[in-house]
Amino acid sequence: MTELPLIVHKRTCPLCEAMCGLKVHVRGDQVEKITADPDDVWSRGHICPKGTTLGTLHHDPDRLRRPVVKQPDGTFKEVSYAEAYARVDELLGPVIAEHGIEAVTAYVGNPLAHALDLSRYVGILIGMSGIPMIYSPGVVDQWPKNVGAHLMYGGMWKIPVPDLQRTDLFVVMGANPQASQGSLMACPDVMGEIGAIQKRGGRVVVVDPRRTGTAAKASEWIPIVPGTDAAFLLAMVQVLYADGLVDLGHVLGHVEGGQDAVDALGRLAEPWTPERVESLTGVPAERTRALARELATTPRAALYGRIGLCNQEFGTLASWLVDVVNILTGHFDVEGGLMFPLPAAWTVSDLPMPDLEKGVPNFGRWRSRVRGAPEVLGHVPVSCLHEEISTPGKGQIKALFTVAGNPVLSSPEGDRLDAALPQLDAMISLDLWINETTRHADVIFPGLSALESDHHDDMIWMFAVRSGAKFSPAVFEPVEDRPGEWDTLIRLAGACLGTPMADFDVAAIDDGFFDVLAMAHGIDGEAARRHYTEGGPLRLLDLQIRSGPFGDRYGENPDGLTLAKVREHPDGIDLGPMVPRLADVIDTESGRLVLAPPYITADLARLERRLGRPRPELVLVNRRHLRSNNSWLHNVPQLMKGSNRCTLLMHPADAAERGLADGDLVCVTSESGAIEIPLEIDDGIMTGVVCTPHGWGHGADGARLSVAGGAPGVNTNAISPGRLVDEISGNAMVNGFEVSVAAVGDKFSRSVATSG
Ligand SMILES: Nc1nc2c(c(=O)[nH]1)N[C@H]1C(S)=C(S)[C@@H](COP(=O)(O)OP(=O)(O)OC[C@H]3O[C@@H](n4cnc5c(=O)[nH]c(N)nc54)[C@H](O)[C@@H]3O)O[C@H]1N2
Ligand SMILES: Nc1nc2c(c(=O)[nH]1)N[C@H]1C(S)=C(S)[C@@H](COP(=O)(O)OP(=O)(O)OC[C@H]3O[C@@H](n4cnc5c(=O)[nH]c(N)nc54)[C@H](O)[C@@H]3O)O[C@H]1N2
Ligand code: SF4
Ligand SMILES: [Mo]
Repeated sequence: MTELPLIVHKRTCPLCEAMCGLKVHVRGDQVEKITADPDDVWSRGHICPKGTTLGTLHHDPDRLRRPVVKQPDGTFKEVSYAEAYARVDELLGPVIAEHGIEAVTAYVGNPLAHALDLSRYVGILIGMSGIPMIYSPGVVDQWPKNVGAHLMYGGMWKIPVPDLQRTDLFVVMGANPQASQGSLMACPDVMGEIGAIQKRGGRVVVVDPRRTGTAAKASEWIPIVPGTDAAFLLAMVQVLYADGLVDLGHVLGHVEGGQDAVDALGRLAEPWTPERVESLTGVPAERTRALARELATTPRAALYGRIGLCNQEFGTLASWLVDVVNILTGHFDVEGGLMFPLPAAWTVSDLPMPDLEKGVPNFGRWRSRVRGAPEVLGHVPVSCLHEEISTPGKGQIKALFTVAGNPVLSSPEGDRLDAALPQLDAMISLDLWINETTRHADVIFPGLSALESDHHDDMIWMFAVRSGAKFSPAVFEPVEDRPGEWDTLIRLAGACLGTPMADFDVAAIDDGFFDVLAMAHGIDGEAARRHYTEGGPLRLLDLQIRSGPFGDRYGENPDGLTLAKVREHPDGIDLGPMVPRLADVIDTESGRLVLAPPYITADLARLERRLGRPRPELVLVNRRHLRSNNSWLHNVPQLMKGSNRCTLLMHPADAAERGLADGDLVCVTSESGAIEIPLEIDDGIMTGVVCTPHGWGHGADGARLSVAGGAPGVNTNAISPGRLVDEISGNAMVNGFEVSVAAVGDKFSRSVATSG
């Protein structure tokens, strides 16, 4: 018997924003190994341990390969697509007939941002189905940035990104690229770039309650009390004005209100001296002052804030102030500062929201039924979902779609959601695994594995430090000719409109969607469609590229890009670094940058009140690890090697005070619950702060994650209080809430000790 030939496929890793080029070594239908692609023009040989496991994910026996339907005994049975469609019709029809479409909602999760089909087509489910609102982890993530971008620049996804490759001072707040590999900052080999800054004589400063892997590699670590970044940043702004260091450069000409608006901001910041906030933030006043001066006087500098600045009590203020400091110091829309990326393929997610007026902070257009939480950019806190399911009354949620999500582990009060999901009349999920959430579904449609899918990132290029394009064709044909997830999303929209899933005219809807998107980019859709023999995501991608900034515009610009041209370059096409383009980006009502949106500055009163509040003895923050990806890579044996990562980090002084030792099982209690977790003593965390990772808490009955179930960890979101949000964005405050920590069986062991 001759051995099958080894074929090496090039493809881009879809797991995170680093978009690494991979070489997938395949023999027959088996992945032998995955290595870095040194020729990839973007990642140039960078890879992390997760990227090497796409083969394991593909071959995972637990992964769903056919739709499954829940049986009366609670088990799942594999069925044909036709049977699954019929079951959805059977479940959904009565819900909508009896309670209306208001009783239906969807939760759309993180991989959406990374998958070719989902990122481009979820809009059809959301937009066409008539579902009044959806839930997403966006509000446990970047909503404060969306609010700021919407109000300042006129679009919720107009998020400026640090020009990491050309900066000489990089100040990182509330981000740990060593683990995350960059977020809302897509950059190849982000730690390599951070090292390069220092090699060229620059500095990297990390402001974080924890000495993270990034802080360990940085020039300096500035510990800060969780949730106080807004005060720290405001003090920097105060210094900039007081020291005459404000210089916006060319940006001044774009600011609504011009110099008057700049002066007004100075007056707002005036009371916030570094001395005034020192005891709140824990950052010595001299250090704050010096950093402000360093930022102002370094020609190429960028201040970057990420999830630690969003998932906290003053998320919007802190995120806004990051942009403000960059703007005031002339590090905005210039090389080496914060800049607006220019994707070769515009993103589908950036369609204007139909009912959101430009420039007007018209949030709170409606409120959630149970808690009365105000809507912000169409979202309410995701922790509302459980009570909307479990609280009877008109408008109660009776049917739920989940698309690529695991809210039982990822949402605050996820344990309550876990308890609420069985009360639904219908739950339909799109996922590749039966996880802690989808185990409650009636029907699960399996997505294709990453290696069975074509790939070109959509949203991620919107945050990329360089323009570029990379297309990867699928490595394997899906078994049994399964449809892509875009097809299922469209059919589900049909089911909501009362058409049986099997009968819905997917092609017609796809054509219509294409035409709408084409029109939004100045292309005649009907004419453009004549270029194609079939529809679907690749036709859309071609449209995105051809009508994008580098595109051929269907012949108008013959040397321009098309998907076909991109495909000729399996190592990708590099289209250069970011360029100043503020004038093109700003899309506010006045056409100008709104430096200090009143909706945001009004929240300073709340920050003022925080000044007078004593610091709790102990607060909790979260962390990520390079070998996890939110909740869903814990079924990969290679990534689970080594010691238990689901631990509570605590400073030795705090542990000593509580009589706790490394490895003790401790009970962490918050206002919303308690978890038991092993203690890991770590002098790299501030005193008064403890730290857990999220995405753990596997081993639930009925889930099919055999490896994850063997080392389940605990769900930190069982103690994240749903009530606590950044009030003006509704974003969860999973960082910086008060907890207490005690040994498990504490009373028992002490009483033994004292009686002895
Ligand atoms: N306490 C705390 N909670 C947090 C965070 C935190 O820092 N602290 N972080 C938050 C953040 S930033 C995020 S983004 C969320 C993530 O929250 P979620 O998106 O709810 O959770 P994930 O763990 O990313 O789950 C993704 C699911 O998608 C599935 N999946 C993967 N690829 C595909 C695909 O191609 N198609 C389909 N259909 N499914 C797919 C996986 O199997 C997995 O079940 O968690 C949030 N929760
Ligand atoms: N390996 C891996 N990569 C990932 C993910 C993953 O789960 N694993 N998730 C992906 C997703 S969905 C996202 S959104 C990104 C997130 O990417 P990052 O934003 O880089 O997220 P983290 O690594 O969680 O880093 C957040 C940091 O904020 C700090 N922090 C907490 N509270 C505060 C505070 O109040 N102030 C300050 N200054 N700092 C604070 C924490 O200590 C932590 O070091 O990562 C993505 N990449
Ligand atoms: S850093 Fe790792 S997970 Fe992220 S794209 Fe690269 S290989 Fe994939
Ligand atoms: Mo995220």
